[in-house]
Amino acid sequence: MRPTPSINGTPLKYSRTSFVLLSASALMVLCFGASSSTPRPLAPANVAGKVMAGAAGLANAVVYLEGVPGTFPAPTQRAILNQKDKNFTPHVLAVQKGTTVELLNSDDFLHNTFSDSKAKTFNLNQPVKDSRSLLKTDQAGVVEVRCHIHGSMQAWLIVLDNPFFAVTDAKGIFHINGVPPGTYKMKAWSETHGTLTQEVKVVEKDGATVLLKFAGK
Ligand SMILES: [Cu+2]
Repeated sequence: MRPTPSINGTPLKYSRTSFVLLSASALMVLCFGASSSTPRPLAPANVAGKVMAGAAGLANAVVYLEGVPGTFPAPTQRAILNQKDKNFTPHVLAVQKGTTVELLNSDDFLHNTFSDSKAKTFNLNQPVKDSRSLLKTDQAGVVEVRCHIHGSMQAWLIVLDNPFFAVTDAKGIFHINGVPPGTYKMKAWSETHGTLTQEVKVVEKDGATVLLKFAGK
């Protein structure tokens, strides 16, 4: 025999009307409950950190996040890779894929700038001062840039899939701002130390503080 529903021994009686009312209010709770629990978009936060090689800060490392959801249009502003006094400036240039890089000759003699890298191959003659050539970055990857005339000239162009990257300063410090909260793979690339991968959890408001440490010096 099934027990009769009761509260403190008093049997519960259901009328058809109360059942309908109960059902209607349950439905309202469901509907309104569902709409108020729809997650609001989390506010972007900032990631700060340091790249170290052994005990020292590592300059010119490119730090970037992988797998950030969303679509990120390429910036319309050009990035500049300058040649001055037989040096490329900056030595390490990181850009989002789709960015146009302007190769500029600020010396009053010939540079013949080239790359045989998988992510970008080019060969540009820049005969006189203020020669400018435009390079469209269409593939993510590491592009080593050299000069046929001056063997010591070398630069690194790092092309990345999203705008969440930074190049470390002289002390190894970096800042990546406006990151959607989430857990991502963070990578650090260095011409001397290779690539390091670390998981980073970016939380709303507090962002994240990261230490990326290569072995050695
Ligand atoms: Cu040159």
